[in-house]
Amino acid sequence: SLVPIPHPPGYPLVGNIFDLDPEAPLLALEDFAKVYGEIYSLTFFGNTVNVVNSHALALEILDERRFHKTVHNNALEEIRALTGDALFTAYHGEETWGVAHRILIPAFGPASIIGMFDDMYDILSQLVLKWERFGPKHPIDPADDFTRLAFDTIAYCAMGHRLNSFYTEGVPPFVEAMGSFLRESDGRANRPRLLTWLMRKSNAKFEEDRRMMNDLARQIVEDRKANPGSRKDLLTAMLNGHDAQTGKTLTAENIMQQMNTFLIAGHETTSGFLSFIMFYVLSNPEVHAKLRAEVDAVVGQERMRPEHLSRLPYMTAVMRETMRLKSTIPLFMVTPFEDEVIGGKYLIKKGTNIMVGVSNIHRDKEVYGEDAEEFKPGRMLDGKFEALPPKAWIPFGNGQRACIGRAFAWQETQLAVATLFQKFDLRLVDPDYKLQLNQTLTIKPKNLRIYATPRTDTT
Ligand code: MNH
Repeated sequence: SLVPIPHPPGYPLVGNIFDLDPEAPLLALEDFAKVYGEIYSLTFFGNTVNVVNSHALALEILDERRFHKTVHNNALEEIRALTGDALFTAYHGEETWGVAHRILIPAFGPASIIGMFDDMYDILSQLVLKWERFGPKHPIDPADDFTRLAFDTIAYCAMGHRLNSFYTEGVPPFVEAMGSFLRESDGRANRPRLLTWLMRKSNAKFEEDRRMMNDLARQIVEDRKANPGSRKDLLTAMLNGHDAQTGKTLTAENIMQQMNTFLIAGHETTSGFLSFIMFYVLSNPEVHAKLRAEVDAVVGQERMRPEHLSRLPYMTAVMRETMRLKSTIPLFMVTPFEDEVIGGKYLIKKGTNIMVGVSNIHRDKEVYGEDAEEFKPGRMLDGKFEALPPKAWIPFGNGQRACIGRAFAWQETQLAVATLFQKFDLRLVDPDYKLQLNQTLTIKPKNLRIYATPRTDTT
């Protein structure tokens, strides 16, 4: 027998819109989960979305025979104004998705990613140089420099383009445009079209941001066409690739949309991930000591090499545990093929969206125990990690629409974390710093500051 899905009381017409803190709506979603449990629904101007918070229900809604990713009626549909039918924002079943997916899978595969190792190190050494110059008294905003790192890394490794963000003051213009574009996309998804239509100033800014980002993507493609060179990267794969299944190639417009997708998806997430690792490690002295001991034993004074990557199991566990507690993409959307009943009692009508509440599912006590809220990398060591039930750790999404850049992000992060702990004494400026969040489509720590001093104990 069916039971109604709990619904926090909202206001007439606008529904629950005022319940969400515009700077960090995720926190309200987490608080609601504590009150309402495994599932609840929210309404924005008549548009209802169900939020799923338990592992048991996740097992059902992540079954690709019953549910699929949806772009309709959420921020992704607005982001299509920039990225169209490129991988991230393609509708379920859209033909171009399959063509691009098959062309790009090898270019994101393990061999290609290992091939990017030296290019990744090139960008990372710019960050190391910058921090070495700061000295011990300069408070560093890690989210800021990790944004430069991840942004320059994706542009250089995927497209051979040097953005040189470490050599410019302030936020790179693309990053600024992207931030306001993503925020407005989210805003548009949660308000009626008529209201958006009336907001002339923000619409002009939306267009300007879009133009700014497209200009960079266009410039990168034109540079490559003018100087093809011998690089074998993602851009080469897109310009020259044929899909064996359909014989199709990617259009010039689609390539620009994919590039904007990679520039956004490829750096927002990784920079937040690196920042959260800093926060968790520097707030946990025991973890910090263990991580540093492992890096010293395995890498020592050498320059990081690809062979080191698989020999840092504790660092890998730290990364997995950070992603469990703070997934930089804290939610994604699915919808049923047909009317569905989940948990044996909640009716999900065809056409309704379900928000996969990643951060709540990652803290399910049924899976992770009573200490689920605590940062304990030991539970994520090799062996234990593989023994987790399916769909209990889902920071990279689900099934065929899961993250295509996972190996890229993982290697970039391993390289950066190992090298930074190898080269620096790192500590929090404020030892009592409590985690605060900045949120666009992704989350990052807010007001986190650290000191980095070149190590003297190892030389
Ligand atoms: Mn990534 C999809 C998380 C790094 C490119 N990514 C997803 C999804 C999640 C995700 C979650 C699924 C979204 C959804 O279902 O709507 N991604 C991450 C995280 C990191 C990350 C947590 C880093 C940390 N992603 C990267 C990098 C790139 C990238 C780096 C590119 C170089 N991600 C993508 C693309 C997709 C995606 C492209 C869409 C895949 C598809 O639908 O075919």
